[in-house]
Amino acid sequence: MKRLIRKRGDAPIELLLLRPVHDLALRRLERDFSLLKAYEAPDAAAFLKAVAQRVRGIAAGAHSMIDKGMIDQLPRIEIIANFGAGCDSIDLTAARQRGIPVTNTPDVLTDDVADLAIALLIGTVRQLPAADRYLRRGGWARNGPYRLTTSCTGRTAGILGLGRIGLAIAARLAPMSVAVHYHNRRPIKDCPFPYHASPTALADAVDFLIVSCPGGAATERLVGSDVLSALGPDGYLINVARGSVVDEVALVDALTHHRIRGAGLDVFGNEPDVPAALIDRDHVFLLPHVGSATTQAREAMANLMVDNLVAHFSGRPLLTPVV
Ligand code: 8YV
Repeated sequence: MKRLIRKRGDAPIELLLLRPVHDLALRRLERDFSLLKAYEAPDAAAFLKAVAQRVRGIAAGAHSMIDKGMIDQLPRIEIIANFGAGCDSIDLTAARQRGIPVTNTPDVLTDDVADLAIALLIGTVRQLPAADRYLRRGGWARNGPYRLTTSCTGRTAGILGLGRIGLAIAARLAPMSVAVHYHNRRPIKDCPFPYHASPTALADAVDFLIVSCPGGAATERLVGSDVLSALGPDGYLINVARGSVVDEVALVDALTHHRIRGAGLDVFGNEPDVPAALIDRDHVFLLPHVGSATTQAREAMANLMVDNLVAHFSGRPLLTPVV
């Protein structure tokens, strides 16, 4: 059944789509809105100019770049609904200045991203991808057992960004007997984990540094050569947040010169490009940004993004506003 938000006779509410969205989101959006698909236009900039006066909202596909220039170009825009928890590709200051709410999709992906962080941690420390390659390439049959690695149990992890995802990672580390420390901009009241006032101090105190903070200007290259040196030659870096938080040049240098032992990365500075120097290292576990890539999380994210748009245009409170 057609279920339009507008009243009979009103013009349809037009939403801009800069990139393709999840199928479920598309089906639901098509039911309630009229969609302006910039990604189907041969010249996206010209398309945007042509429809600018009509756009009432944006349904942002993954990592759609929405900067001040774009927001300024859309005089009637009322809401930006992001597909994802991280909103680092959206200029939140520009949106706030115009009074345009931005929504995201937190919580529904937390468990899957936290699971992935643990998988990356164990996989990196125990060198599982390299051991798998060793078997497939005939190394086991030819040369005998794979080399010994190190235990995770009994060691200490530092969580850089103890938010929803950081806390879910901490909860998974407890039964592994991995102690948790953390750094946030400010200590969390009544938090049971030891706080460190800087990323360097955190890295110095732990064996594993797990990055789960938001991306964006405030955290850009927070993990640089000082932090990596503090992590030390037996330390491991795990990143499930944003590639921008880690200085990749410094990371490659630290790995090359054995200033840290290994790294497990789900995110990169310039996705989908991955620095060639990270490929084919036994101590590095690389994944193609799959933290939330489960059917369940992505469907829930799609629904939440659309629910926020529907709530806004029905005059109901937003479910998950960011600004
Ligand atoms: C992406 C993410 O949204 O939520 C985030 O911040 O990084 C992911 O869940 C995902 O890559 C969408 O494709």
